[in-house]
Amino acid sequence: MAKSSAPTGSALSRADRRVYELLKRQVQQERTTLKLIASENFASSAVLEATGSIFTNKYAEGYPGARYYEGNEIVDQLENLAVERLKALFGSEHANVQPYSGSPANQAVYRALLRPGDKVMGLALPEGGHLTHGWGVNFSGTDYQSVPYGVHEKTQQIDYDRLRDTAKRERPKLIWVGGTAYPRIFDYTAMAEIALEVEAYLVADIAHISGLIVAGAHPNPVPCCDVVTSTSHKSIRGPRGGFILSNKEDRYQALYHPKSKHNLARRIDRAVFPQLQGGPHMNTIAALAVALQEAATPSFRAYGQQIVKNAKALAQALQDRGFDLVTGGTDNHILILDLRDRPLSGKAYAERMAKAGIITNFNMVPGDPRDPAVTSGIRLGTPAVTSMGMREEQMDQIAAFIATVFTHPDDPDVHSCVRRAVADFCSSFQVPGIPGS
Ligand code: DSN
Repeated sequence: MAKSSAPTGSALSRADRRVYELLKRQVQQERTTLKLIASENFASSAVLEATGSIFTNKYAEGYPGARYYEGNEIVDQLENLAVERLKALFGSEHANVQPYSGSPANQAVYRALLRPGDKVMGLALPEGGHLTHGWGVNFSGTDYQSVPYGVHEKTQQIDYDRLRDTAKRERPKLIWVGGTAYPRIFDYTAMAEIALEVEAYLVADIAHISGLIVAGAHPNPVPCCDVVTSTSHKSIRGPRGGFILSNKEDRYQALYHPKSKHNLARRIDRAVFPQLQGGPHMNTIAALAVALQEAATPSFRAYGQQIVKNAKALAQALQDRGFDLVTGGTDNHILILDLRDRPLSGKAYAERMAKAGIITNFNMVPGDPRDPAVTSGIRLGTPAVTSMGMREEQMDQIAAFIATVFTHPDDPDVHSCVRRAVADFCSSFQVPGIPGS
């Protein structure tokens, strides 16, 4: 059995048996299953150590050099280090590392750039977008006027021509580029041209692909965009958190913010604190700094490139076994199984795969006829299995496991048999952050 990251005799095991036991079980689960959730990953032991460090104890409301608490000389250096590493990695003029996660980062963008009621365009949620890009049930869809854009019926890829027509007609003040279930490269140059034509801010949400960008496996939006937001825990393998990159100056200051005495960078900072958040989580910022140093290495570059190679290999292996994929394949780390013609829903298949040790999530597909609570899709991603050291040759075996469950979805013996085979398969690989694995 794999060792837990909190060995017997640890402070946690003595202080709280119930949490300790749950942690041990989670370690065992992560050690013996295939983590194919596209937004999950394994942070390194160094990132986990910083996350669990005494930096969690420090209050530091404000920004380096201008805090509302004393005793911040050290965490000022820490935050500056994270900011400088981030700016260097992405080539941005300004960075804010305080957002608690991706949605708060996006909320700060709305606060900094728009007024309630202003018009935004984002990729529709069922076509691969994110809740905060203007979807109806989210604050971005209720407090702002949202005009979603979509994908082409045939290619299932973003229809840039239609997007341009809609933008010219609707004149949004902000256009989002990014998503959570879009398996193709985003054309930031095309989006920048459209945004310029209609005098809209262009904001990229790179939560899913930030690690790929750093690795050179996806274009970097920073040169094309006013603002870029991200989480820090997906392909970039940091702690659970978020960050914002931006230009210093606002190219539309005179048009949209003529009375503001603050430039774009300052407005972003003020939106994060004090407008939306209180004290930054300094332990998370410490762990982010560590992850950014890891991401700057040649081995991370190879890792990011391998994520995409693995996704392409998994796509081919699944297609060879008769699966349909949204857009017919992938350019990044995401694959979406299109299950519209299958007897069961995405949720039903995802539950059955989980019983067999294959952890995924159900997801809408373009033109999905099923309810969003069950959907006709399953999203798969390769960042976590790539972190375990898997390569193209392992993707065929993963596709074979998936195909077996799909062929016998309601046979508990098949679930158990695949579950054991998956555990055995995983045991040949190291899991970052799980010592002794
Ligand atoms: N929850 C994230 C994902 O799974 O893609 C998006 O916020």
